[in-house]
Amino acid sequence: MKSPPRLVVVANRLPASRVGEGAGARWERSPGGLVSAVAPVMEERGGVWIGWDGGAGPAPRPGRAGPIEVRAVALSRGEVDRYYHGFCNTTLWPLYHDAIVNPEFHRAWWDPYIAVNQRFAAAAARASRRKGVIWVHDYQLQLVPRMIRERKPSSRIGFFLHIPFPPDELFAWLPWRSAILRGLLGADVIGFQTQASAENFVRVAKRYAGAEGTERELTIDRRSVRVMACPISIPSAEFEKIAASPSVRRKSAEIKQQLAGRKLLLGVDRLDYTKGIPLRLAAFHELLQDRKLSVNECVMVQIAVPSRESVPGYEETRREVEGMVGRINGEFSMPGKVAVHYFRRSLSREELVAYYLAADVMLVTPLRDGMNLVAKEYVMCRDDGTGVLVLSEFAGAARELRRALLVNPRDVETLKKTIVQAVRMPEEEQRMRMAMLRSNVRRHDVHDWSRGFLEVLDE
Ligand code: ADQ
Repeated sequence: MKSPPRLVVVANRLPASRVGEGAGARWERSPGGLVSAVAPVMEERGGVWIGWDGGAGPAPRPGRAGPIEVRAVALSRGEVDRYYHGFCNTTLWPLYHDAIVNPEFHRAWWDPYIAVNQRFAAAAARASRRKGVIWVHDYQLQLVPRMIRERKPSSRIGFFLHIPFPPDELFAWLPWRSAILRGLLGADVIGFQTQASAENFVRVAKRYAGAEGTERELTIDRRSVRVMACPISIPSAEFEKIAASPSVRRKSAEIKQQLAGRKLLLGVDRLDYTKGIPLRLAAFHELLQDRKLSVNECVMVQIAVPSRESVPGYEETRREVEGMVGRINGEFSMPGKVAVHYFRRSLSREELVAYYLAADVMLVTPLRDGMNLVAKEYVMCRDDGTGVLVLSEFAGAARELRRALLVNPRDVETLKKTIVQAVRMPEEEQRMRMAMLRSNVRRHDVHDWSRGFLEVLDE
């Protein structure tokens, strides 16, 4: 049997960072979901990863990070502002997340989006052989599939959207909606996190881009485009292994001890307005005020990774969260019993898992989320079968994790009741629910996700 062609991945960010200086400089693989998903495939068939290193100015030299050949795309300072902070994170990100904050539409951001997408497409076309397989990722690069097809018509091109695809009512706002759709429709296979996103896409592709066909297969320019829902997942076995390691167990026992044996309610998120951190804090605050919970019994830990701090809206979310933490602690903390611990930093995977192991209740309450990997990571780490996951209905993960306590995070009264239910849940019920949740995540891990997508693409 012929081995499949090497894979070219195109994603906004690279899977590695450049460390060291001069002749000693090399690429070091960064930890991250997408890299661990795709690395095994690249080990089998070889692969090139095209992405941006996060800086402005000339791109660092290409090189290798393990099995992956890394090729960086350069962005100028102006492009970082207009393409990345602007069009990607101030227009598309809020628009695709239910317009939680108002998306801004600036004509001056559109041309840089086209120019940067062209640069990624050119690099992908150069890296790919004839009849090569190219996998493009996410909302930053929606024009790339068509741009590659124009350069390399014989390629197999896949696209996966990590965030939700919005309904027609919101997508229609976008002045460049037809161009974006035609860009995406250059792919052979387009994958979404949920069936709902796939359906939203099909509807607008017919309405604004002249595509025809069914929910699973569209036709445009006499080509067919497969549309599918393929929910992303996590490297389950890796998380199980970290959770079982003695040093992580020790760290988790230490955390529990430092919290004076109180029940730990945990939040872990990028500091992003989509993640619903203020509503979660408001619910906890009111529960303390109503005396439904007390700091003798419970403590909340919110771990937030700094994110997109030069984009408007993020600074405001940060101030809001920090103000609320201050108010709750001012009102309720006691010596040795802080009500809310708040860490604004990134943790190592080991530290994060230690917190998952220590957490009696995991609060995942985004207002809208493509999938949410934190929910799946928590479940996979709970190898003793206890723990309760409170999960927003508006996370893609809610489609699979049906035995979590599902909640509408904007309904603060129900959110409060659900948190109390989670804190008081009998161990027997915790185990019954957790067993089902764990089997969901184990059955479909991130390797199944990437293999599944590429199988369809290779067909
Ligand atoms: P994100 O919005 O970044 O991803 P999520 O899926 O929750 O959201 O992934 C966050 C990742 O960062 C997790 O793997 C988590 O462990 C890690 N993380 C969070 N806080 C951390 C901290 N303080 N320190 C270290 N690590 C931390 C986008 C979409 C999601 C979709 C993913 C994957 O918005 O909906 O699930 O892509 O497709």
